[in-house]
Amino acid sequence: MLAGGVGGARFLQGLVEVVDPTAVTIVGNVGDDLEPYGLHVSPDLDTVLYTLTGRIDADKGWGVRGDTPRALEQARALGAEAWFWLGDLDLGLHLARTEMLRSGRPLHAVTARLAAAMGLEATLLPATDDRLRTMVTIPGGEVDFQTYYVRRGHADPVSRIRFDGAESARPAPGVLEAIAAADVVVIAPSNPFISIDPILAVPGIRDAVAARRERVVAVSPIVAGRALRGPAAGMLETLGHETSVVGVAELYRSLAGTLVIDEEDAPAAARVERLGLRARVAATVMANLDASRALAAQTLAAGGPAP
Ligand code: FO1
Repeated sequence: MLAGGVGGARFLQGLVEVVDPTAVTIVGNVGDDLEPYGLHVSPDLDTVLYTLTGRIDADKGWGVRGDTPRALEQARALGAEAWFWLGDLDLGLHLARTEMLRSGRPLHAVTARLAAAMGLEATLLPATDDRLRTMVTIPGGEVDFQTYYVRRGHADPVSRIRFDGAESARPAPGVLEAIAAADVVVIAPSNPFISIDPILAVPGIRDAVAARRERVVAVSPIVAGRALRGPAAGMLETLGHETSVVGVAELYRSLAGTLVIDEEDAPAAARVERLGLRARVAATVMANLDASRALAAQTLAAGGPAP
């Protein structure tokens, strides 16, 4: 499964209940990564880790449930800007990750160690060990992803998205192999531009997914023209696409044989199919675990014989 943060993690919660979690490999986005205070934070990997190991703050969708901001408040009191919210327990993870990275281990090995220590049963791989950063052009110029997303509240119209470092990035060990060997490749209901594209931008990954097109199922993050979370709908519009499941189908038509669309979008199924994808209608809004489980089961069924 190619996954960004919150939408991907919610889907995965259901997926690991309908298949053996040890059979699941997650290729995670690292374009959102940042280094506040010199610490390496990987928000999307962490959202998956926290969600699948039962630690997530379900209200926010990210961070650790019950976490406290004492370190951050102290930093603010001492004059730090501290606009990126980091709880005390979350900081502990970033300290551990940063120390391991500084000792020379690559990100995939560090992620595997953290995942094992936290009890993750699935395999979580960063798309790349190399530095890749999502850069966003808004009125006034280009900013790094978290400045756009968190600091400025993803309120600016986006005219361009670029993945700094992508050209020379290599897929992390295991990524291409997992895609090639998968029974089904799922593209999560994550934002296509800022969660999935930075994964596909790593040379080799897009081709590996396209080579499995018949077994690739994308789940639309757009329902009735709206994103359930975040700026996907606005980005479809400002980047020149139709703000609908048809716009999503256009983005994924060379990669995915099937697009799962919401019941509300059933009338658009014929237009999706005219683009050369099979449209499968399901309840895609994951309001609870039952809904995530049902969506995961239907998505897998759409991608091939039941595992
Ligand atoms: N999202 C916010 O809206 N504000 C924050 O201050 C914030 C801090 C944060 C810290 C750790 C982490 O793992 C995630 C965090 N997120 C925060 C979420 C994150 O920035 C975004 O949801 C993703 O990067 C988009 O996929």
